[in-house]
Amino acid sequence: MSEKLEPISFFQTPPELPNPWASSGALRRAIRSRVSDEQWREFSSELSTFGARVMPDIDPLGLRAEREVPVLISYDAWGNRIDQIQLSSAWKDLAAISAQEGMVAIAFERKYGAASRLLQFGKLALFHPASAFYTCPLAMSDGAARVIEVHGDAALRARALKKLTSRDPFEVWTSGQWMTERAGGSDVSQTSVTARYEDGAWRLYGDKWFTSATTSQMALVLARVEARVEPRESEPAKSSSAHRSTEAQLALFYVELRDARGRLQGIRVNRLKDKLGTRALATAELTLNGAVGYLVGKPGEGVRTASSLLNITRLYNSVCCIGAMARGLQLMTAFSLERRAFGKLIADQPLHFDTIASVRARTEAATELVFHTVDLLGKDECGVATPEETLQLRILTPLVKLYTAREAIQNASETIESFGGAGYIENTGVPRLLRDAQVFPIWEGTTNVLALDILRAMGKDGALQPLVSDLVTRLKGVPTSLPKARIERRLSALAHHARKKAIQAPELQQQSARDFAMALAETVGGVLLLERAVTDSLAGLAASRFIGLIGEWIAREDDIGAMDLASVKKLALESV
Ligand code: MFK
Repeated sequence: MSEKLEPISFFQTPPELPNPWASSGALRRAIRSRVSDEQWREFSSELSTFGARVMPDIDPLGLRAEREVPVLISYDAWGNRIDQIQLSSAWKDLAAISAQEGMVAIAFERKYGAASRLLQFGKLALFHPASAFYTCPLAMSDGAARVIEVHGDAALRARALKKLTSRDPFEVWTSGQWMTERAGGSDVSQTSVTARYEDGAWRLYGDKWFTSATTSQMALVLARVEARVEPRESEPAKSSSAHRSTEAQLALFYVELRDARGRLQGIRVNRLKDKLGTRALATAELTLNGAVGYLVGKPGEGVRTASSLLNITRLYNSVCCIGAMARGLQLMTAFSLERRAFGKLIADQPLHFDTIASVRARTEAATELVFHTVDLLGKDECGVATPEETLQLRILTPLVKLYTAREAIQNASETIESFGGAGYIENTGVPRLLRDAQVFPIWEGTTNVLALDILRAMGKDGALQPLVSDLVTRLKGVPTSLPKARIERRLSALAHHARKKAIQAPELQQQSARDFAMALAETVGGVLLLERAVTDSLAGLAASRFIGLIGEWIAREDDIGAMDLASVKKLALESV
């Protein structure tokens, strides 16, 4: 006779997540405060309807796309090289939903003028945590559409812009962004893929080491125009100023990946990457073997042309970070209302709800920062930004990317911990938050690369001063009953530090660039939260907690532990 099993006496109730629009006060406040009453009626209706789809319709697709990872099929049964990437049907459904919802299109239709980006990125923040990173191809497609809109000729705009911004799932295209090579991830000046002018067309040769969304229809590719190439007089130009270069300069090329039958043209997929997270994404190593490219922008201006793309994808990254942080907060809160320990719900235990309050305050500040930048992007694209606002956008784009990426990791880690042991178990779905968050500070520029870009924005472009002036003006509208004194002190300490650094040697400027950037981002977040707090008491609580958390700011070199560069290097590399 079989042994009788004891009934299971211990179980936990998994958290149920609501409509993310209804449960994200930070997102609602950030959008509401930046649009007209009329726009708000339309935006909130669209975002609420979309939000209602997220958990029942979209989340299960994202989970399935994560399980059914892309598979590279290199050869067919007859030995022919085919390089097909097999995708989950759930991934294809996510693609269709993205097109129908106008996830890229909203920004280019510009139905709401400069406010269109606020609607689009509001939707994206709701979509991201359920999308298994379908937001990655969306980011690159949006960035590519912007590059083509700004730098493409009429023929390219007519062909590709229409496809990238289509709402028709059968028509829409996505784009890859192929920059990274073995020698050059951050330092794209190491690019070795070459563009050779052969038989009346540019053809690309060489390897790309990380290419996201290899299943796209097109890609923007950075390549080095081969030296001493002069077009024959009789050849028609493919693009203005195209092949007059006589130096090996970097340039950006538009490449259509497949022929009419869907076969890759002049491209080999060597293998798919085995990654820590973003597992539904087909990230590949490729060899370009004569793929035809069309020049976008001028030779020698490849990085500058690509920066229109990078600035869009960096902002996508930031929006996805606050979407992920909102999901973490929703999970943490929902679980705290289910889980009992020490005789009561953990939501009723002071240390636990204090922890959630801090996570909420940080999420609120990050959301304000991101949507402030989104607002500036919309104005800039629609030609209604002042020159000062355009400069603010220049510095805020890397600043917000750098800051939210680190915040998203901290949020994911805190979310996991709030679930105790369950948070460490794969099939709860919680560990994935941390694996996926870890990509945010890596792709699209690491923390340090962006900190250096901020130095460039401050030095070459003079973008700090307009930002500081704007923050000072905003603070003037904040009453002293709100905790603004610390933020004012931080702002003047940061401005003083920047003035001091501006006259120092480059290595001394660089050494503190990361600390400076993080402190500046926190300070901007504090100002924006204080501004929101003037009319909203919940934002007031978030502002108080956030300003309490970030504390005072003192440059490390003026504080205990200040060291000269040689000592820092010794500590870093010699103290074993
Ligand atoms: C969920 C979200 C999804 C996101 C999708 C991600 C998937 C895609 C995966 C990837 O492709 S990840 C690879 C991304 N790669 C990077 O982000 C590169 C990181 N490295 C940098 O950003 C470096 O700072 C940079 C390559 C730009 C440095 O290169 P250089 O050659 O040293 O550039 P330089 O000389 O500083 O700048 C060249 C010109 O571009 C200058 O203008 P001028 O020619 O007029 O002087 C710069 O001012 C301009 N520039 C550079 N960065 C800019 C910029 N202009 C505006 N904005 C910027 N960000």
